[in-house]
Amino acid sequence: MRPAARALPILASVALSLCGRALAAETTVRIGACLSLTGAAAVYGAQQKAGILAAVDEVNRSGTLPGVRLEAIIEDDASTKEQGIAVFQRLIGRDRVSAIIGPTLSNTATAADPLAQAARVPVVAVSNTAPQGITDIGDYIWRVSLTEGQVIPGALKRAQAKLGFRTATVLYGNDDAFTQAGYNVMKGTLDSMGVKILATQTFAKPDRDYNAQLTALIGQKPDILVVSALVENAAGIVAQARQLGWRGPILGGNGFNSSALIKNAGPAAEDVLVGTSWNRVSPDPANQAFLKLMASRGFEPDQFCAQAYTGLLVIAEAMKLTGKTGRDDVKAGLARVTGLLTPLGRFSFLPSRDGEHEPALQQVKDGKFQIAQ
Ligand code: 1QQ
Repeated sequence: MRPAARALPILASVALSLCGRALAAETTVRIGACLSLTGAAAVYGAQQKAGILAAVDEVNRSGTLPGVRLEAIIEDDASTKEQGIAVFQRLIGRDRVSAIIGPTLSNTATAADPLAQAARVPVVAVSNTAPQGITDIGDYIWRVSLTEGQVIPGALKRAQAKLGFRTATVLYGNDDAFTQAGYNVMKGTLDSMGVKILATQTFAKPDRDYNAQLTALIGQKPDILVVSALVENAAGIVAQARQLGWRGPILGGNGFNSSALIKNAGPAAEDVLVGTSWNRVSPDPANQAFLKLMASRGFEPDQFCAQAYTGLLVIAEAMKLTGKTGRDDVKAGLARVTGLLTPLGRFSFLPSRDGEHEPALQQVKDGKFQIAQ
């Protein structure tokens, strides 16, 4: 059946539920997810998969969509553009999904999202943070994840209020859409804050030895080291900076938002500052319920899990608002989502189809991410 033709039988099932739940016919509606389950971004993908599966179970259990059973079709993009394109083709053509969550990396999204736009399939990005080149692909592309442009300026300003730095050095990956975009935001923010950038160095995803770059940056004696990197590189950068004797502050972008940073860098990760779009200690009932749900599933969530969980909730809300589950119905519903209670806070879309909610600054303390005061 064409997804656009799958009408959500809300009225019918409301009537039927009066006669008893068992009578309500269930339609299975597929949501695709294109996640990095292997490759450079695999640690994020594992968190995202857990968040999506938990949210699907939650929506199905709670009866948010009467008469509908959601099914997640999760595929691995291997952290590459090529696999991302192949996964999108399968989800759009073979699986006839109503919407796609992902892909994990902005880098992959720049290549895969245009296929969904052309096929008129709504995409909800849950971890793309490059400010440009994602939602501006077209009107079927939406995003739950805050961009580096929405998180880094506040994080740097909060960190400066805490630490009072006046000079910085910057290290970034120059072969990835997100790490490059993050660098641009970091540079623009430091410039506008009047913080002098003493030196800048680059690396590429396959690199594992950053000693030459770090020696050059530390040699400048900056007040802070600012880094835009995916976590596979980030952990090594942090560990090697400490081995080289760097005792000063380190601030990272979205790539650092993973417990793999703490696991892989070990004690060297202590005190690292990270801008985040999920306040894990938020007492909001929606966040507390999410934490409880994930604990009951034996899973320790990070920001990527919370964002993916929210992405699925947002799609379910779009279906609820239109009472239908087809691709264009989801798109129309997304435009109407406003003030939705999620683990990320009250969630709404901006006119640009980017997300809007409160970001935070976190710091590694005692081997854990804590919200920096
Ligand atoms: C992006 C990101 C990555 C760090 C996380 C998946 O934010 O590629 O946009």
